[in-house]
Amino acid sequence: MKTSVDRIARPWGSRTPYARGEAWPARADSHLAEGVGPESVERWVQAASILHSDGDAMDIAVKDGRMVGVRGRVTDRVNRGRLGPKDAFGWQANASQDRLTKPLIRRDGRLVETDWDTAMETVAARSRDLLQERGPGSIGFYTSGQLFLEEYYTLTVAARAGIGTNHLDGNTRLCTATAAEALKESFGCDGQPGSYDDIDHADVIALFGHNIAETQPVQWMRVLDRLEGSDPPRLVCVDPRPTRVARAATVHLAPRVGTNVALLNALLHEIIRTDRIDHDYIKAHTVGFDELAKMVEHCTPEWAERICDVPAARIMEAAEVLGTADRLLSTALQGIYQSHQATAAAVQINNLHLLRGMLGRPGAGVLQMNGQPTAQNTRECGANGDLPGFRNWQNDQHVADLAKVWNVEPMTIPHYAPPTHAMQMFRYAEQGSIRMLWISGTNPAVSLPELSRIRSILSQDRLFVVVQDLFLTETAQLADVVLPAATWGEKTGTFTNADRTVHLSDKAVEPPGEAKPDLDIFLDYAQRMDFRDKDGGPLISWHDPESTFEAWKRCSVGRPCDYTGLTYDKLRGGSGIQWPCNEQAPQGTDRLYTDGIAWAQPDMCETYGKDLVTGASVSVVEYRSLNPDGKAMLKAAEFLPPHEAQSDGYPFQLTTGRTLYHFHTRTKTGRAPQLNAAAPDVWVELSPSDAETQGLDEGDLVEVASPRGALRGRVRITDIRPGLLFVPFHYGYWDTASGSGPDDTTPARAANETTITDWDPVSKQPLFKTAAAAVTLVEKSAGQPAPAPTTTASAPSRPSGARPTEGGATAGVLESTDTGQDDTVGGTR
Ligand SMILES: Nc1nc2c(c(=O)[nH]1)N[C@H]1C(S)=C(S)[C@@H](COP(=O)(O)OP(=O)(O)OC[C@H]3O[C@@H](n4cnc5c(=O)[nH]c(N)nc54)[C@H](O)[C@@H]3O)O[C@H]1N2
Ligand SMILES: Nc1nc2c(c(=O)[nH]1)N[C@H]1C(S)=C(S)[C@@H](COP(=O)(O)OP(=O)(O)OC[C@H]3O[C@@H](n4cnc5c(=O)[nH]c(N)nc54)[C@H](O)[C@@H]3O)O[C@H]1N2
Ligand SMILES: [Mo]
Repeated sequence: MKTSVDRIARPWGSRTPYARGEAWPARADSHLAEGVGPESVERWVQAASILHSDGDAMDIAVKDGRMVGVRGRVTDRVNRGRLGPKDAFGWQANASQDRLTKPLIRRDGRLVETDWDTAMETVAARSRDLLQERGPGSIGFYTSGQLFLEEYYTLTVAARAGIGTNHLDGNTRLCTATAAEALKESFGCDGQPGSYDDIDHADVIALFGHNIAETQPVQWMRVLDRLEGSDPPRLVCVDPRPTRVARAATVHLAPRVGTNVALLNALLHEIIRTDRIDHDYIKAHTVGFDELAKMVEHCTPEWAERICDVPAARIMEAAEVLGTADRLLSTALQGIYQSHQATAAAVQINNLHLLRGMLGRPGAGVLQMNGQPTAQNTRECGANGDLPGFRNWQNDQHVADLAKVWNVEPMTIPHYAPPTHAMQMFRYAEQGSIRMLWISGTNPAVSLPELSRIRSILSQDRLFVVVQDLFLTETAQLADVVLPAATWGEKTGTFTNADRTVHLSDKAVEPPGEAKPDLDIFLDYAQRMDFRDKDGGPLISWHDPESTFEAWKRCSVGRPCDYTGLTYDKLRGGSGIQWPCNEQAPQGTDRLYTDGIAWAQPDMCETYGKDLVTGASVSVVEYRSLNPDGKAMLKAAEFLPPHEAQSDGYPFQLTTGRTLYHFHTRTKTGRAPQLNAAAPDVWVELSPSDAETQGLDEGDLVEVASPRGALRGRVRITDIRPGLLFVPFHYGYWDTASGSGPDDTTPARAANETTITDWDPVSKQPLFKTAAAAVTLVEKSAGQPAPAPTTTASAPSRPSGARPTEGGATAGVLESTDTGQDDTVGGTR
């Protein structure tokens, strides 16, 4: 059966119901450019999506050397052929007319075109000068969760062993630093315990601050298919907004933002009080139960009701569902991670699973989610605040082992302090100790908090800024050198999704103009800098994606993220494969911790942990006495109120986040016509009762102000919790669709004009989800509705004059349950 579905109007497509314990049925979704039939496609090239952390496997259709469409890969374990709206339409951005095609360099205050040699020699010369004058600590690298594994690994070796700087972090700090930290705190090591297959087996699925319907839409299709099959799961949703998840939930808790720890402590309190805990599991596999039980003893549902503003009865209902689950799958994402007690909250979700013995069995798993497509690799490769292969910077053995892999002296690798986190790097740049910042694959002039501050840091004369991107973004406009990068579909590499599935993404077409793969740029830099190992040989001896992958495998030997059983060939043709993949597990590993806790032994663990309130590091001596046998750690945390309280001047809470149709700062989705049209501009969500007291209606133009700054957008009245405003953070000042920038009179529309420079003390992840704000009317609507989708959490709470979101003729995705796919795929190597 083949049907064409408007996937802007019906983002999750048709249902393929299945029963608990069955395999999710395959279905091939495809979308080809107008006027292109499947028979005219010349080649299908294997890839996977990089517009979220799901890793939806897909093939790129190529005709006349151009991308003309995509189809889902039915053989893949992750998506079984399905595509989400961004997967189906986002690829069109690659061919945008305004791609960067030549390097740019700042001359007399203006960015002008130059050649690669001049650009790279300028970057290398500045690096050499700084190394000589100010030492390695004057150079920082701020990278991404969207490049490929090979690129991060090369950058890490260049930065840590070549330059010798401790200042290397990713925008993963804004994204999944808390996921990593929570896993380290509970299990001693990063590594996702669960698997997406757990959706097939769970009888309860709990989503904490995770709008999976909009942010991993293909896994939401899977949940929807289970809900329509026999023996459907019960859903628990913790989110202050009326997401599609909330609407489908058995129990929806909509807490005041910034109160997750109170709510979770109350849930744990109830589960312990009703003795719905697995005593044998706790005894065999954990330490810390008594402290946890004591900490949550006073956390009754009535106590939490006062803090979270959620009825106690509702909390008890949720505890009952969680406590009676036979197979519980929980997920957590930014509603948990981007707040002041991020790690403390995320760890309580791990605790829930440890108390109930819900780990390592089909359907019983935790997904401390990633957001970005390749964030897992940033972490594994050490391009964020960890050493490669989840090595412990405080463990001299681990550092020595890494030094051996790189053939350098251990002292070459900075490990005198924890690697510098991104927020601290920007602080150092502000204060003047960092003098060169190389930004790759991220747009901090839109995505970091408190944008006026970020702009002023990046604009300083004394700071040399290199930006490596596809477009002249808000950030690139502030650079001294801009390097044009090739991206997905134009380069080959591997990456790993949120459930440890490694995919290969092959090159399908040539990059535009002189744009180059990030790998080639980093390799060129390493060569110009002439980085050497301790015997005088080249520090970086690899030269292309596959040889880099082989080098990375040597670094991953015997580590939790062991890639030694994988090759490019093995990843071509079939499904992605979950690490660890090695001699013991040649087909990969679906779940971690099937047989107890594996990586928390003091000699093996990635960290000795931190205090959940202050973030202070635990010493090795303390760790050995707390957890001598390497069990899971039940870590308790007391609730602390959010840092910024509402006040007379700022009476609302403000939270920010995503919509289904856009990805981050929209450099790609803003250039895909169907996606752009579905949500073309910023809006402000508020509740019907707040609208009434403020005298606001759908479409009114308002200003949202915080102590840091203000933005303007049109009102959408939704069933969001009263007292809370929501603004999507996708809209910077550069209009991707019209190609126009702001003039002095254009009012700001970026959510991050208002957000605060503040972070979770443990994971150092910034707080995008809680601020205090005021809302004031600028101009009544003249019948113009907010440019917000009606299909998502931003659906109007009542008939409002907003037109239903539709894609029309160009938004058709062909859904085919006849899945005999022609598997001939070939890359351009
Ligand atoms: N369409 C789309 N998909 C994406 C992305 C995208 O930009 N667009 N980005 C990808 C990336 S990098 C990421 S990190 C993920 C993010 O994926 P999600 O975390 O699912 O997305 P967000 O919208 O940031 O936040 C999720 C929810 O947190 C809720 N929330 C806010 N404050 C609180 C709170 O205090 N407590 C609780 N419990 N909930 C709260 C919000 O109402 C929101 O619905 O999405 C990935 N997928
Ligand atoms: N207020 C608020 N702010 C937030 C969040 C929030 O919820 N609220 N969420 C935070 C989170 S979770 C995240 S992940 C960040 C995301 O924030 P950013 O990473 O800044 O957002 P992107 O738009 O994805 O930026 C990626 C950049 O890399 C470029 N790019 C894409 N592919 C390639 C490539 O192959 N090579 C190179 N060199 N460049 C490439 C794109 O054109 C784009 O400019 O935002 C954070 N900021
Ligand atoms: Mo993210």
